Amino acid sequence: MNDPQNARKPKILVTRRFPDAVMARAARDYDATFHDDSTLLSGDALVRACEGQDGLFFSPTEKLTAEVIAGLPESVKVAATFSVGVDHVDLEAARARGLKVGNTPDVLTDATADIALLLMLGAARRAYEGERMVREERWYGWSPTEMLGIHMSGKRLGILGMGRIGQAVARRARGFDMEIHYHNRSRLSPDLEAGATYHESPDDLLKVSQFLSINAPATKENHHFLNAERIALLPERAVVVNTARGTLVKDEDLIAALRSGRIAAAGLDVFEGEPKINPVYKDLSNCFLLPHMGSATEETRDAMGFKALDNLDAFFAGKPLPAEVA
Ligand code: 8YV
Repeated sequence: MNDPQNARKPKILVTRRFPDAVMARAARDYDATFHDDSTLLSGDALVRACEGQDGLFFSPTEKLTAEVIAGLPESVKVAATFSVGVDHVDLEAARARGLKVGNTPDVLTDATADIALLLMLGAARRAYEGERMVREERWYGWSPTEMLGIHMSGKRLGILGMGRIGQAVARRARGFDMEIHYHNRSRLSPDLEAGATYHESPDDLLKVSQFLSINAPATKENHHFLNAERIALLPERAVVVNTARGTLVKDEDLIAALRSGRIAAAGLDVFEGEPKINPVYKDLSNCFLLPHMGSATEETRDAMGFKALDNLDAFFAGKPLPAEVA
């Protein structure tokens, strides 16, 4: 930061233990209070912890609900989240209260798209079952018909939400010779579309999606988007992957379809109510499950932290946030 010497450094609350380089920069540039990472802050405790602060450096584990925002001390004028997703923030309440909110787009696009491909392969090629078979010494030798999975090449991949991450999934999937289809709130320009087929209605997208990748941000409108009726639109034995948010999937309905084989396999990195996921997923061998690690690379998590700090730096320098969502 360019604070003149001796100027008071802005006070910020840092709610989680972020990567070392990020913590070091926060400690260097701010009068930072580092919350002990062993407990999560929520509700009144979060509000109390903000007492005397000018800003907040937080993550999706801290929910900025309308009540929390209403309770924030006047002094807190900016909140920088360590995420691209902002479904943990009531943006309307933030705007009404004049709380600036920044997020971290772009820097996690590749890492998250990589995990979507890992989920597609893991689910379609039965990685979980194969891994277990080897480790549990149940692999009795090669067989021509054992562990047959679903081929990716030549299949139609439907991408729900063709933002930065959806487009990065498409780029990767083209390398697997998949045919790309998508639905997005608005159609992309031809150069961004790069030959992908646009479906104006999400239901039309589902009808062609032998593989479905969910990449749309969570909104009120798409809560439980993938329910029994929509699953019925998918081709038989489709593969579904989700790296966006668990709330887009109605777990009971997906589980029923995985049990019956209507859906061949699912790869899930995000879950409603995570980390307390619907326990039935753990009993299904046609699920490839990861613990919300889409952005979990060293480089990406550093870049996310720096981007969040860039948002705070800009605010305290009197400039617009580089990635402002409220
Ligand atoms: C984060 C994510 O790891 O940025 C997001 O929205 O979902 C993940 O990449 C997670 O939100 C924790 O910060």
